Amino acid sequence: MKGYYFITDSRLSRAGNISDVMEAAACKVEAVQYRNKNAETRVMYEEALHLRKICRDLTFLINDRIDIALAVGADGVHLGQSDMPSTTARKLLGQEKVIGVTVHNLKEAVEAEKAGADYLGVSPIFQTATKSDAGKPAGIALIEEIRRKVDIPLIAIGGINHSNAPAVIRAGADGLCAISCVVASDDATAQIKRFQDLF
Ligand code: 3NM
Repeated sequence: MKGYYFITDSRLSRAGNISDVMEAAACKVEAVQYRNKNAETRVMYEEALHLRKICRDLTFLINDRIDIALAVGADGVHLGQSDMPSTTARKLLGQEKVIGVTVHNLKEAVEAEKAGADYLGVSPIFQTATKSDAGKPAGIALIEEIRRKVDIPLIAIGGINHSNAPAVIRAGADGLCAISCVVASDDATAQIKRFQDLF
């Protein structure tokens, strides 16, 4: 996994999830993660099914919900530290599916790799208003520290913008996600392409 990684956020989006994901797919982003912490299961299922069709040629992941991932034939899931343990998710999803795990420190990173994660979300790197419980920013030093001990791809997230993204990549991130900077802009495609040009 390498490059710009897209995550939906319908609350921040100017154009809506469907339009955002169509633009992200046209940019051939590395992955699209459908993240929706508030919707009812039926709404999530239907939206995920629609997004899966838009993302037929790229890695399509579901945040947290293994049931939705299985139901819509997603390529995998992204799990936080308080979601289903990744070892259990692996049993439910099988060896072929992608499992990403959010980590906030070196210990969580080493454990997640050992437990069979395919990539790590390293977070939050900078201050972000997008996730209210994101916690204290770790800074790029956390990417460097994890990079020295972990071999699987690292996707940096949290407060990333066009000014700080180059430093994130220099610190050893294989990819990055910037949500507000992309979905709250009036030209998501242009924002995505600027990030992609850094790789
Ligand atoms: N997860 P923005 S921070 C979805 O720390 C998410 O785990 C985070 O949004 C974590 O690019 C975050 O707008 C939001 O700062 C990142």
